[in-house]
Amino acid sequence: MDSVPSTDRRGVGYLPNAAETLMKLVVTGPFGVGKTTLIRTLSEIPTLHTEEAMTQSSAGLDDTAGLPGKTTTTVAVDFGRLTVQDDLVLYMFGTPGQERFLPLWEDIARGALGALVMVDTRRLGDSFAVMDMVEDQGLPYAVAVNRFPDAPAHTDEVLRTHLDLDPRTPLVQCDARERHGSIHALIALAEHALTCLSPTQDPA
Ligand SMILES: Nc1nc2c(ncn2[C@@H]2O[C@H](COP(=O)(O)OP(=O)(O)O)[C@@H](O)[C@H]2O)c(=O)[nH]1
Ligand SMILES: [Mg+2]
Repeated sequence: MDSVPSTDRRGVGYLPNAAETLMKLVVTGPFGVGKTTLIRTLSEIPTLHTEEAMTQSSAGLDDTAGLPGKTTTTVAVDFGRLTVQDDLVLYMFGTPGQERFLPLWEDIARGALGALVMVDTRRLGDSFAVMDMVEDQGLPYAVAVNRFPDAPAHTDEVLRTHLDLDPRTPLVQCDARERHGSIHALIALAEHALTCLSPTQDPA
């Protein structure tokens, strides 16, 4: 097959101009926090998911207390894409938050510029291990608090204290099913990751 891109009658290539910045970002967090939902909400392409039905073998490992509708779990990866401007394309990789998937997590996170750590205020402690994994990778991160209706509402200040966040780490409260807040969270991460790339900045 001819490898030269085809052109129309005016000689203009069909391929779009190369995007100037492509960013790989990881969306992570504990089981059931809304990673798959957020990527589905934001992606402009049909998302790729590798959800699997939970089986008896994950009983006792994946805590479904308070998540009665939860019958699937991410065992590999979610993938989606969001073009923010003509020249900034964000690739979102959802990763399993369960610690037993750490080797897979590291493979997926390789080459990522930042991580969005999703948090559920009903189980704040579940996010600590994930934040440790992200920090161990040296990845800049932002925190997205996914608001569930029956979850306690806290001010940003209280959440920052509970999560022991660096003042530079962005914190955004959102509903993963809604576009506006979810975009806000991802862009806060992208901006933070780009700032951390600047040679004068220490990663937060
Ligand atoms: N009420 C509410 N439900 C949500 C929200 N985000 C996700 N869910 C639901 O919570 C469950 C877990 O979400 P999912 O995206 O599969 O979590 P994941 O394991 O982190 O990928 C699903 O049944 C979602 O429909 C949210 O912001 N509000
Ligand atoms: Mg999932």
